[in-house]
Amino acid sequence: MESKMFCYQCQETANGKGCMVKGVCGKTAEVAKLQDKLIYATKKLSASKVSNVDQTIILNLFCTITNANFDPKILSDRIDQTLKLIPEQIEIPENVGVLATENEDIRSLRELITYGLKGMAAYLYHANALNYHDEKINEFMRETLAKLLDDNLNVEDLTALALETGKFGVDTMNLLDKANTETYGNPEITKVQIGVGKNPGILISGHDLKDLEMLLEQTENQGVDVYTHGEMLPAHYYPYFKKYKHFIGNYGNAWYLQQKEFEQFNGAILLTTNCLVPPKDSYRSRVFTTGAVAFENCQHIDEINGKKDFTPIIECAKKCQPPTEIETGEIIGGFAHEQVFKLADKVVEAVKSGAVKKFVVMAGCDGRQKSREYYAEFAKALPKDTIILTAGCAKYKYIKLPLGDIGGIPRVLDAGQCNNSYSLALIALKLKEVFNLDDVNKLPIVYNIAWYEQKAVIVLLALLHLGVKNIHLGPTLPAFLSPNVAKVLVENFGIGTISDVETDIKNWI
Ligand code: FSO
Ligand code: SF4
Repeated sequence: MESKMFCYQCQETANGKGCMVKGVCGKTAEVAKLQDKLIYATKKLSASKVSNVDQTIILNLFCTITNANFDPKILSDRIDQTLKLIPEQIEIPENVGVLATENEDIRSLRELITYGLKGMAAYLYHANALNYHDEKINEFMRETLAKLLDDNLNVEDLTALALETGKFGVDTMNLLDKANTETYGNPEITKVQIGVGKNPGILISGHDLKDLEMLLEQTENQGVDVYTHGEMLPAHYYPYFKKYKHFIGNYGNAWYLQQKEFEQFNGAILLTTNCLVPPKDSYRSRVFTTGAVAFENCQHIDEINGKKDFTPIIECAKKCQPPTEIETGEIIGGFAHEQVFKLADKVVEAVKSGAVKKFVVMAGCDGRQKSREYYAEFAKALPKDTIILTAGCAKYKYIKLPLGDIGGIPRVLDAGQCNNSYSLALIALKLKEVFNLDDVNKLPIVYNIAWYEQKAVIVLLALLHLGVKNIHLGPTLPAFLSPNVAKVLVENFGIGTISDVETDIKNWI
């Protein structure tokens, strides 16, 4: 059968090989083809060397990330707008997707870099929203996208480019960290309620803190409460948002449970970024999108003159029942770099005394595959003298488990969103300094990272750039790594995957 589409950019790709009829994520073949064309047009725009196109490039890349934009009309419009910016007349060929590159190693490297750039674009978009820009990153992005059309680049050239992408990944996460912490303060230890209040609610999901700020401002004294979902949970850790009394807690878990949890929430829902699962008819009228996210028949809130008017969401929420309580208690988090540095003496003492034997970085993504239960079981099976350092939605597999503490230090330290994996790298570098080591790989740290979509790709490339070796990536290695490219990663960086909990604990801890 001739395939209607081809996409293998995420971990849940069909049969671990590629989605060819419809995306496991719900993306239709029509949307997949439009995204291919949008990426092609964006590369052509980058190659055309026109100036002042960075915002277009960044948003185009972000729109094609897994679980972000499912709307054919918006994607077609973006293709048209992009082509209009290119001085010469461009006809987009029919088949410009992944398989247009025939050599499997060149294809693998081109896609690895493209996905890294998509993740980078997502983080840049958030930094830009807070008025933090970096022309060097923009320039790298434009030049690299143009190089992805250049058939003269060989495997060595593209391997070097992939690693350089990691360097700019570090710079981008640094920029976003600066944007977030200078605007909203440094995350601090915080208890986040997971029960519900009596008012109707608005649930905000995704990663965009500027959207949250505008929503909290506009919902003050309106008789509605605001809750976070999924990757927005760490917003509670920032001092700035604590002044809002109606910002009351976190509802639910990671993205893939949203069809059940959005139903139970009863109120209005705002998706600021991925991960959106195609909404069910039963709650679709309560779902609103903004930024790069969109879905046909869900109301999209546009930014006009730097402002977003969330009135339709507030009006929708006021007509809704309060959320159904699905759990009670609290989550403790806020262990980003500054907070952990404040605890440095305690942590160093715990390592020196032998109370803490190992740190296990379990950052990354959660997902719907049953095999991801591994991560909950792994966390439970870890010896009591280990500490989990986490960031990203992967945390939902174990953050509510009673894993206890070591001398007052919780055994799960949540730094924040997936982009806050940068914090975990800073913590590792700080420990290297404190323990006077010449190599970050000599620290008692094990990396057991779960990936799902393309932001995890830029986080991975960033960690490789920082010299981190022996990362275990699961639950499966990316389908887009050809055997030869995978071999390079294994031989040079010791990248491996996972097996079963018992074996992995025995071998790594
Ligand atoms: Fe998760 Fe989705 Fe943050 Fe991703 S909500 S999976 S890597 O978008 O970005 O961790
Ligand atoms: Fe398939 Fe993932 Fe692509 Fe969706 S994003 S079409 S699930 S590979």
